[in-house]
Amino acid sequence: MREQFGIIGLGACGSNIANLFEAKNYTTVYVNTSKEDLDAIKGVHKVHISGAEGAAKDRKRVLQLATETFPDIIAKIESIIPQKYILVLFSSSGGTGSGLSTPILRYLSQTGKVCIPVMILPDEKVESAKACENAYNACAELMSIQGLGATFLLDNSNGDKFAINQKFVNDFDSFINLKNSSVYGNIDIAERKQILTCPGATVIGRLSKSKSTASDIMHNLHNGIYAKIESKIAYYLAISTSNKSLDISSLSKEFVGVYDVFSGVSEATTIAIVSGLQWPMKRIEKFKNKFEETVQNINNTIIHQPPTIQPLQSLSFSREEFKPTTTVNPRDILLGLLNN
Ligand SMILES: Nc1nc2c(ncn2[C@@H]2O[C@H](COP(=O)(O)OP(=O)(O)OP(=O)(O)O)[C@@H](O)[C@H]2O)c(=O)[nH]1
Ligand SMILES: [Mg+2]
Repeated sequence: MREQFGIIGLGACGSNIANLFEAKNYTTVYVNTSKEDLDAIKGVHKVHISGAEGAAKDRKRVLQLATETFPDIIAKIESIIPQKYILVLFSSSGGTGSGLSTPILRYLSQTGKVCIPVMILPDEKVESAKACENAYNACAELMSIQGLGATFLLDNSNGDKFAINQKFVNDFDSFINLKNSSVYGNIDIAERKQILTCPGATVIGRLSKSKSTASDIMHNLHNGIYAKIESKIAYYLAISTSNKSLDISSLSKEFVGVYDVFSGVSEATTIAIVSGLQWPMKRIEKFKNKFEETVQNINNTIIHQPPTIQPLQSLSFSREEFKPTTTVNPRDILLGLLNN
């Protein structure tokens, strides 16, 4: 099934993770403002935003840099990635990936692609106020995009960032390439696609055969590489397990509003996935708090005039009906964001 998924890595972080997918033979494209970062990646398809030397964590600057060439960037991406299912990988807290993610996701979703955003959240305890401001704004924009598929929020506060990259790629790859042709039941390709088409936050857990009780699985889902699950509301639950005696209904009762449950029997490991989860708003608010505390400190302590910093807007999330269309102008999307 891997040939049905295309990979777009935006900025340094997105490209690092995308490169792990390319190593597993996924069709992959890297987009960056920084030529040095692109040169550091051993990948086949690279798109440099012409004239740019990086974006220095400035989300707006990346839109300005790409204003003229955005239709060409889109055309290049479309020529490399014909797939309907597209993972878009980026860090929320830098400039390039964070800034470019919104117009690219908007454009691709509007043209009927199933975009699966994989956004990396910063550890606010060690990252700057600027990084947190970017992360908050990237979350706000992501939540406003209609027609997105399942969203993976990888949280760098959960450990080593390169270990997080590798675990995500291994777990996602194992899920979409599940080998589960068992007479006891399977999660087929259509079901896997359905789960990944559901908007909202999504988490994957993977466990060994000896650790696959219901409580092991719940513990794994709650303590993985993702932003912590904050609400029990979920839409789909899928479990492919090597533990034939597992009571799936007891797991589904751990969530509220589960619309459908898919289960299958696998050989070696257990894979559980929950999609359609609520956004982790408490986690996202932490970025706003760090930003506002720092701005207050700046205002209280600095005697020269600091640059004007805009306050952050409050977030809201709605699930409106979404209908893709084929007549979308990429430049209009980018200019709409710039003039906002
Ligand atoms: N998980 C993970 N996080 C990363 C990785 N590389 C960078 N980060 C995090 O991503 C953030 C920085 O984002 P980058 O991707 O470097 O930024 P960029 O998109 O290239 O944007 P600019 O360099 O500002 O133009 C920081 O919070 C880093 O800790 C990575 O490979 N994995
Ligand atoms: Mg960079």
